[in-house]
Amino acid sequence: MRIDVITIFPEYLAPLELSLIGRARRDGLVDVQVHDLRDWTHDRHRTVDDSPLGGGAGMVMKPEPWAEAFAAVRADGQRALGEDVEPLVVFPNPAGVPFAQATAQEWSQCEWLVFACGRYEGIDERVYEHLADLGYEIALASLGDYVLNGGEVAVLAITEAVVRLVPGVVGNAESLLEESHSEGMLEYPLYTRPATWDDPAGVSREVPPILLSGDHGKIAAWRHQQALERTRQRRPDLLGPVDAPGAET
Ligand code: JEE
Repeated sequence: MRIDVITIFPEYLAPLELSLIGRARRDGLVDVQVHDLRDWTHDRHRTVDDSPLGGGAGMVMKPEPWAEAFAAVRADGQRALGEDVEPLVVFPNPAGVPFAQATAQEWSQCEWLVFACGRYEGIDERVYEHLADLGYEIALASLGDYVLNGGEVAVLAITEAVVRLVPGVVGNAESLLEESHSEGMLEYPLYTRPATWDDPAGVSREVPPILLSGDHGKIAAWRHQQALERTRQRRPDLLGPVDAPGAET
């Protein structure tokens, strides 16, 4: 898989060199290329923003550097992947479609993703129109219903969620299988040694004895019940609609 990121803060993407993604890159499973949008400006100040036409607070990203950036990144990617390969272009956007595990599954099958990180109040609308006219596949994705200062944090999160699903990246295939089985529910509580832990406040804390019983059937049933209970408490939305009071069927 190839991933290009276009941003005015390339250093913000430094964590993509670490841990799981860093190793996947060194193993040749993903090729990540981070680009500075200002490389496609032509004025002394490397300007990427201007005030909003029609008025309003803040600044808007100018279209010209974006159009040049996409053309250059597309040409570079096609040299590496083949002239017939086209990217999915992802714009993190507070008004985008909520990114979810299903999105990560889908995008993990893509040969090529290009992330375009906006800043300020966002990007001139004509950039999206232009890319659509050129036949690019475009997605606007939101990380959630809160306001970030730009797309970079979303790209870190989305890239981590996507790349760990690329075959060979998460070493423990068992983990991914377990994930696909527990889908739609929160995880059961986890414990490790020591089985009795005297916490710093002097309280002796035991691991639930069933986990030491060796009865794998009972352990699985207990974990399922625990997962169900905490899902009911914390994320009832995952369990589907509840009966309306007094509803008759
Ligand atoms: C991309 C610029 C900053 C701040 C106006 C009006 C928006 C843009 N889950 C997510 N939250 N935020 C982002 C995100 C934020 C971005 C950019 C992604 C580019 N910004 C920005 C404020 C506003 N506000 C009222 O509604 C909220 C616009 C994001 C993702 N992915």
